[in-house]
Amino acid sequence: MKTIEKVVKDIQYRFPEGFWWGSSASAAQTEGAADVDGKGKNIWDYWYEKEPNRFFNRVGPQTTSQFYYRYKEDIQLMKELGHNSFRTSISWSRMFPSGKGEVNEKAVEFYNNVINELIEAEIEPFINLFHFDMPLELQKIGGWINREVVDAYVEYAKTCFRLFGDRVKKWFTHNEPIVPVEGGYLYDFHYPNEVDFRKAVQAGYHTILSSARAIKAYKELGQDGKIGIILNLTPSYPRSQHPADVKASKIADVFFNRSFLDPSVKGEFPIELVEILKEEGYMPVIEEGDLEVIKNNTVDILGINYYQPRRVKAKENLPNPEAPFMPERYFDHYIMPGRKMNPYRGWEIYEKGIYDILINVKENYGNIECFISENGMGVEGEERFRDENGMIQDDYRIEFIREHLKWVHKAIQEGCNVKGYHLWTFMDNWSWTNAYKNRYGFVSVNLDNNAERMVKKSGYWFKVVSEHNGF
Ligand code: BGP
Repeated sequence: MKTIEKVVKDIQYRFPEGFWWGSSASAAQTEGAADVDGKGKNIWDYWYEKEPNRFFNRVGPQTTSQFYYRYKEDIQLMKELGHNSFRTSISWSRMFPSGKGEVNEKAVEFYNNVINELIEAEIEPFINLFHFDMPLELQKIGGWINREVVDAYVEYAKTCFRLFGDRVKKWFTHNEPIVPVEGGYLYDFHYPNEVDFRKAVQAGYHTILSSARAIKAYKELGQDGKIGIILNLTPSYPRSQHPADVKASKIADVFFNRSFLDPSVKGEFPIELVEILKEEGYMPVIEEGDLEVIKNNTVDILGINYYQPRRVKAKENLPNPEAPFMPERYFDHYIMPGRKMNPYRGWEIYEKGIYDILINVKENYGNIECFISENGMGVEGEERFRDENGMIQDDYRIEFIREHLKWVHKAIQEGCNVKGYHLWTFMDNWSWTNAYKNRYGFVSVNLDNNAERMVKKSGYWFKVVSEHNGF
């Protein structure tokens, strides 16, 4: 294990004292026990029942990695791998089987156990409230389209703050809130698989409102931790400096990044977005007082998920006027010749993107406290990289992390307020419609029984990096 020895000897990239080293995960992707101890159905349980063929190898969310049963050993393993922090989510439909009403005591017991176990292991719990998993009963009344769901979400959030806020000091209202909007209402990769820009805008707007209202509730309860949001900030790069390409990239940025970033951090929507929505006739329904709530309840901390850049060019052709409205009416995606790819996931790898995001946050968003809340590399068929001792030799993942961390380090040197790095993810888990196609973890899971865990080479590498606070 040359890499590891080298890390110890000569540390070139030292991170600030107390840097958060860890990983991230979500409830629906790891807990399993989807219909155990009173958990209600969420949209994933339901969609899989209805259309199993939409999921890779027809594998659904019922069992996933069994964190529900194995959290103790998993947390021990996190400790062994040098984690000082770990982010996961609470399953809304486990806490409230029908989304609202009576809290499920079994769920409270489970999350108390997980939080206590993490703290016992000196791993700070970062807890997220919503990671793509709308309770089915609430989706039946329209999900994020319906304002009642915002009310139900705020009640759910308050319950979590009251029950767990004495020990959890980092809360996140949402993970990648634009993804359920894109998947559910534009591009057909989440339930309810609609293509309807008006609904997409309303769902997005209500999600932002729900976040601000949860932040308001958190403050009103007098809680003393930090509350933020986790956004997938995908930088938009123009094909060229031609004004038409630059304009296209700015519009893509407004739709996909600033739509959530601006209201979350600055408390206001980008004017450019409002103008387009007005012109195209897609303004959402906004009630009196909403904008005030959004204005006054911005985040304390920003989680940044980064996987890939978005490359954009001016439109080549006039759009079909009869096709459903899409943000792509304003730009085309650009495939840059010679780009570096992760062929399994089909995503470009562009390490400098992480630095560009951090500089943007520093320069245009008040250098708000932030951290890398997801970054990672999904690889198919990792079993072929097992050595004679059974360890997956994932040198490609080590390189991926190291190259991104170098840019994070540079950003820190230039004054960015970035406090940590969490890999997606701790152990191989179920990834929505991709199910178990691509593996992301520091730790592999035997998928025949979702049981035995085995640390990959990257897990041991990360342990050394974390222990030495650099590499
Ligand atoms: C992020 C999500 C995660 C995770 C990850 C990997 O967008 O927050 O839940 O799934 O992406 O992506 P995928 O599972 O699509 O390969």
